[in-house]
Amino acid sequence: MLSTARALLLALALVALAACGGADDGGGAGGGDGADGGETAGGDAATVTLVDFDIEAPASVPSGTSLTVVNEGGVAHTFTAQEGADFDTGTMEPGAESEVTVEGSGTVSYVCTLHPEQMQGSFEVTEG
Ligand SMILES: [Cu+2]
Repeated sequence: MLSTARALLLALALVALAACGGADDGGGAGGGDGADGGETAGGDAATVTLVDFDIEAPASVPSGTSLTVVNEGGVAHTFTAQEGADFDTGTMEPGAESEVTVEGSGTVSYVCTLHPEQMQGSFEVTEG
């Protein structure tokens, strides 16, 4: 009899613990930004951020990398290859997201065709 009561108490304690853990997980919204910038090396995915008026892209990506392009600016931009590659997102409105893939190796220069004076740069594509 006693052991049954104990088992019950134990079960209740475990449920309480589990509930606590769950609440902690839900409340702690931390870690969401952990992936910023850190995952470009050696991966096959990276992010390019378009802002007013700058393009934030990794300095180097392996061949085959899929670049997620996000327009975080307040006006429309493009992410367009000039040399070394052939991608073009076309006009991206604020908040828009697009994806381009880079292949081969060498230097790829890019530009925002709407603001070519301010928004341009290049990155290296390395053989994956
Ligand atoms: Cu632009």
